[in-house]
Amino acid sequence: MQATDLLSAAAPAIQWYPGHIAKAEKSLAASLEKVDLVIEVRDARIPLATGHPRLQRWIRGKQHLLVLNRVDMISPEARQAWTAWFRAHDLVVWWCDAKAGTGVKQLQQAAIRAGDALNARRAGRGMKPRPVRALMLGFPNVGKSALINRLVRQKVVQSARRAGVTRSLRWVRLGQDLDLLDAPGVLPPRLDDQLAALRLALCDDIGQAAYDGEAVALAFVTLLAGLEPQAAAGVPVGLLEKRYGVPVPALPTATAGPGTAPDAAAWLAAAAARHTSGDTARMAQRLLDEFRKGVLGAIALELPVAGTGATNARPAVPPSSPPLPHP
Ligand SMILES: Nc1nc2c(ncn2[C@@H]2O[C@H](COP(=O)(O)OP(=O)(O)OP(=O)(O)O)[C@@H](O)[C@H]2O)c(=O)[nH]1
Ligand SMILES: [Mg+2]
Repeated sequence: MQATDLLSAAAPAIQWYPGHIAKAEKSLAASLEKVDLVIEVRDARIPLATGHPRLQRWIRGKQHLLVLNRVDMISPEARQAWTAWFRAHDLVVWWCDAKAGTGVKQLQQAAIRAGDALNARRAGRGMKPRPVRALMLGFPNVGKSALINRLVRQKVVQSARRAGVTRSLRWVRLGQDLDLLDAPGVLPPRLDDQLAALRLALCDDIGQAAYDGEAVALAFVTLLAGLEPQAAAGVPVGLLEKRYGVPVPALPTATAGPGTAPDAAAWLAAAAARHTSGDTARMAQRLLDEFRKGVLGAIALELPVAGTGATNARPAVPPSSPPLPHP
């Protein structure tokens, strides 16, 4: 059974467009006029859900580099599957782990190459060379600021484990060649796909005030069951039982239809009885925290499905990036 089938009835209601995001998007328009290059940052666990529907409009006429950050949080198989999928959509992907610094050097070189191309054009028009101006663009909490800190090798901008940390624009110079603009995360004003909204909530890209943590945790239990048969997702059989000592019961088949669906509510109640004195809200929070911290292992919440998701994948202009960096 697909995760989407399991979730169709279980998706919690998620409202996610706080005022500061609307403000961020307004100032983004002005910033875009000042930059040559857009470094788009997505979360490797959810590369499609963190693709913004307005991206093509924003990068029109600019160079574009696509970063899949948090590569340490997915399996090598998931990484390979996504590399092939993006390549099939004519996109080069820059894999990074902004926490450990993996892939950051290659990203810097790619940005500098983009600047070289810009300055060659400027020289042709008799203009002096200048550093390439790059905007870090992406959903909240994907690691834009962490990437900037890694690129400049010091903590110049604030970066923390929640959505909405960066509230204002901030230019950071990297050597002679690169000016980086850190920006607040942006979210689409509406998102009709509730499964994508759930994935964003799970990865903490949406402020916690926007949803009911318990409902999201229940949907997560169901989502894990849907991912378990797909080896690349990195969900070992019996993951929740191994971690919390409570097996996930199945719903009676009559209500579940074909395949077995987990009884997420029964599991949460049993896990809460064991770990949080019966407090299901606290148990839900613990489950979400542990997933977000990577305690449950490297789990890819999205895997590519042939012929899907192209809208969010493809930029308006062909990428000018060099060949793929290898792990
Ligand atoms: N494991 C892991 N953690 C990361 C990675 N990149 C960033 N983080 C962590 O994720 C959290 C969020 O990072 P930020 O850099 O604040 O994210 P942001 O995109 O700037 O978020 P906003 O400013 O809210 O839009 C921080 O705690 C980082 O340490 C990564 O590649 N791997
Ligand atoms: Mg930030």
